[in-house]
Amino acid sequence: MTDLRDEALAALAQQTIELPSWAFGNSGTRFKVFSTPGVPRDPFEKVSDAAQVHRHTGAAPRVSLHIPWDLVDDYGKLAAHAADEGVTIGAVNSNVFQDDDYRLGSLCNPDARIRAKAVAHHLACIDVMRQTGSTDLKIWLADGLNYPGQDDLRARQDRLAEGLAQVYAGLDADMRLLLEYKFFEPAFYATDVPDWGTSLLHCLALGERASVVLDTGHHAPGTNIEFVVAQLLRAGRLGAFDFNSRFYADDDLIVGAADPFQLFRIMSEIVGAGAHLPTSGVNFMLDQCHNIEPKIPGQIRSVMNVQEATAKALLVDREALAEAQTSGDVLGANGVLMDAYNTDVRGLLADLRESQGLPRDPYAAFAATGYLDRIAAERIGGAQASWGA
Ligand code: LRH
Ligand code: MN
Ligand code: MN
Repeated sequence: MTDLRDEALAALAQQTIELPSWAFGNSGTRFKVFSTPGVPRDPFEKVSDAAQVHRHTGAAPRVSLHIPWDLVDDYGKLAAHAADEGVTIGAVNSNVFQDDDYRLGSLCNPDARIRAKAVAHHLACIDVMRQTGSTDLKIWLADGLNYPGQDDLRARQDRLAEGLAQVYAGLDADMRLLLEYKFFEPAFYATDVPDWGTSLLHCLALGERASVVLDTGHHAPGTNIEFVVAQLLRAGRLGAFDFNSRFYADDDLIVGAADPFQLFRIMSEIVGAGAHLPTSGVNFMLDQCHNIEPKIPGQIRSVMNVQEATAKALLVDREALAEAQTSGDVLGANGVLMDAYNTDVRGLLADLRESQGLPRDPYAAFAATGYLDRIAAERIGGAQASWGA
């Protein structure tokens, strides 16, 4: 056990989780966006808030951008601001779903002019990557159909392949293309990238620097997500996670809130394949919106939840597990997993943080700083950060 504990501590010390800039702005549902005092007024303030999460957890050193939600005049200045705050810019997310031109889709649109516009937007995102030092271009397309017969399913896949190839050709040698899938919404009948298989087929056709993004909220209820993880890892094409929780649809709630056991099972697959190590190429990102809860504490809680699931996965006695599996000991094997899952790892993580000069309880430590009161007093007139900025 001591060996496992030490190994777990060493691995946890290296783990990083990327934060989405949009988690710090106001967000909501189509029914209501509640505003929060002190919400960031621009991308610079979003980065500053994200840096608070890193300052208290030591595990969140990157911030993803979403373009054009995070539009600024000078991206070099934004990257320099991030550096001053002790973080870096992570993935750049394209956004080809909020312009009237994209009513019938972006890269899959039947109109060649609109497809070209969508490609040009991605090339502009690549330019933002150059200016910020980002190496991951993350693509999620809202493309799809509401009615059978609305457009030709196969032709749309051909257009998609062509558009993605143009975007891929625009990447620098050190950049990756990450393609996210989602089974429905906003399209209700057919989505053009609905599942991991479709995303993987396009990535394989594009080349080695194209990988799949698995957003935990983008599956039909009951989907065995850890199986998808295992399969993508086998293919060497799990590029990133968008972590969040769902009860019903794409809820974007705090990761580990709805189903901590599922998060553990996912992380157990990751650890079993050694993919938790920074060299694995898997970018562990959050994709969440905090509609009614405070945003910075919501992100701190999320980071801690991922750390707890990872710690439990690292405590799985892999030797005992393999032995039980090969000897056909069904309940023994299950028991090994459950032992790890049922371990309280909060003390272990607190010890780790203390050894790194961090607060044992990042959530309480942040609350004690008074930062939220300060920004509420200083920032008047916040910007809405997502879904219609
Ligand atoms: C789509 C999605 C995708 C977007 C984000 C804001 O549902 O998961 O990752 O970029 O939400
Ligand atoms: Mn996502
Ligand atoms: Mn989503």
